[in-house]
Amino acid sequence: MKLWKDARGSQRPDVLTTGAGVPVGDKLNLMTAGPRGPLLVQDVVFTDEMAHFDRERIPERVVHAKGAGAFGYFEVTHDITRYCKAKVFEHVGKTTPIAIRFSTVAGESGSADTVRDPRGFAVKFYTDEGNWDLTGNNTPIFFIRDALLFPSFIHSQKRNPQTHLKDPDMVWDFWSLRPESLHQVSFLFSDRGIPDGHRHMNGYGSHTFKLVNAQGQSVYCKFHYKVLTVCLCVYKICSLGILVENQCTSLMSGIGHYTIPLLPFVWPHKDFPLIPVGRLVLNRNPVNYFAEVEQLAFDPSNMPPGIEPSPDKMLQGRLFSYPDTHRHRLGANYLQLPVNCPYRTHVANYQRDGPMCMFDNQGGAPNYFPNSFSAPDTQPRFIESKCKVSPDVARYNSADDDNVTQVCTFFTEVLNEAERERLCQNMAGHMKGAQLFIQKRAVQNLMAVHPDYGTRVQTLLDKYNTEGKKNTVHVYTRGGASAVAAASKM
Ligand code: HDE
Repeated sequence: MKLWKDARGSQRPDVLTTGAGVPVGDKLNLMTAGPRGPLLVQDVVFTDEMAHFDRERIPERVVHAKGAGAFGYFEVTHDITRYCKAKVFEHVGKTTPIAIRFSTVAGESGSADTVRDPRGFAVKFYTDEGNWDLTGNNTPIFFIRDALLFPSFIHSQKRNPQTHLKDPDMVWDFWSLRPESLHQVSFLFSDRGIPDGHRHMNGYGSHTFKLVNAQGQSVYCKFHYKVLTVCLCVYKICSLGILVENQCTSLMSGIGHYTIPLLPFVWPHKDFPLIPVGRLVLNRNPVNYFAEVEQLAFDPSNMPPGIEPSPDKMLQGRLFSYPDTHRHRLGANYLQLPVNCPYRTHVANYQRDGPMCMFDNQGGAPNYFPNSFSAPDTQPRFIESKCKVSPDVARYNSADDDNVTQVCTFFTEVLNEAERERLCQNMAGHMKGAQLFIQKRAVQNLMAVHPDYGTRVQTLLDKYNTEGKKNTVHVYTRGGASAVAAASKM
């Protein structure tokens, strides 16, 4: 008898069945009253098949919808227990299974892999003390500084609500109104905006995190992955390194009062050299895309003891957004799905029921806490590290932090002349689709970075704009059709 192997390697006989496991005799012909129909309600082979098909699609990820996954392990190569007590770093040689997903950001699930876009670089470590998800990108910086702006930022990159087309007006309107995006936008239109495949790109945890050691001391750190070797088909091997900022005691007052230029997205490598930690080895492709990649759910709030969030406003916003979107996309029990469940530890809590509860629902154990009957209990050794916070509660504006110094360094020192030219060409080639008043504002921002940057992009735009671009303004209205007004009246 021919046997199929499923994802877990178990073998099943190839007798066709319904979803309930009942053998099916004929899968090619409806059951009808006579050769021309009508169809009978008792044709449960048909209804079983069609009803499931009607429900096949789940919402795609609202961002990072297009992606590819792989599996492997993380191996500790250098001891960092003086910084971090997390079990995943327990000793040199320790290995922890991982799942990884690479993705683009703005395109739909069926979009091209080759587009100009940041790439997601999300890694799930199935550790002995629960899952750790380091949900990063292939760039160390980001477009915005405040999580409240994220939905609008993403809307501006996706489709126009009226035309359902990608719209340079929306893209450049948002970016030019938020000059903190300049650094990431300059990265994006440089050669870095289209990486040479998932196998060749580095990864960055992006945010600052807090590492806590067994003595309760903490340091700030950033996580970087550097590509080492690429072998076979999608497989790659990366090293994981951390950048560590000052020992905690001197930094705590900084956290408390938010006075130091805390947690800039880019830490200069010369001040904070990378400390090697270990390597990631990817050695298995998914057996089933939907089960293992589409349902794979990353969550920056999954942090085992020893790894904690920094006050970074973006990270804090993400701590809410990811599990929230998973509950919508996959359901309240998404953590029970095989690819998401923390299978190297035992889940013991007081959550019960909900749709698609897949295991024994924690049997007869009490579902309230405290109770007089049985553990699980809390453990003081897992309490998060303390930090002082005493600032005024307010909506602090981060738009006017230094938006240009690092971009200027990137433009003048990091890129060579040929790369600068390509950056300007790529940028003007995209910006030409936006209206003139938006172009003007965007170029002014580039001028503030470096006059050469602004002038070059403007010169290229001038060529495009003389080829018939009218100086009119399209006004997007709630009414539906877009009005057109003379630019002079705006
Ligand atoms: Fe995400 N992001 N993001 N993001 N992100 C999602 O979660 C969000 C940000 C990143 O392969 C969503 O499961 C907010 C930075 C990756 O499945 C959602 C903010 C970085 C992936 C979400 C950010 C990322 C996502 C959509 C601003 C790099 C794909 C689907 C505060 C460090 C993970 C989902 C995968 C996915 C929210 C900004 C990386 C909506 C609110 C910065 C790699 O929850």
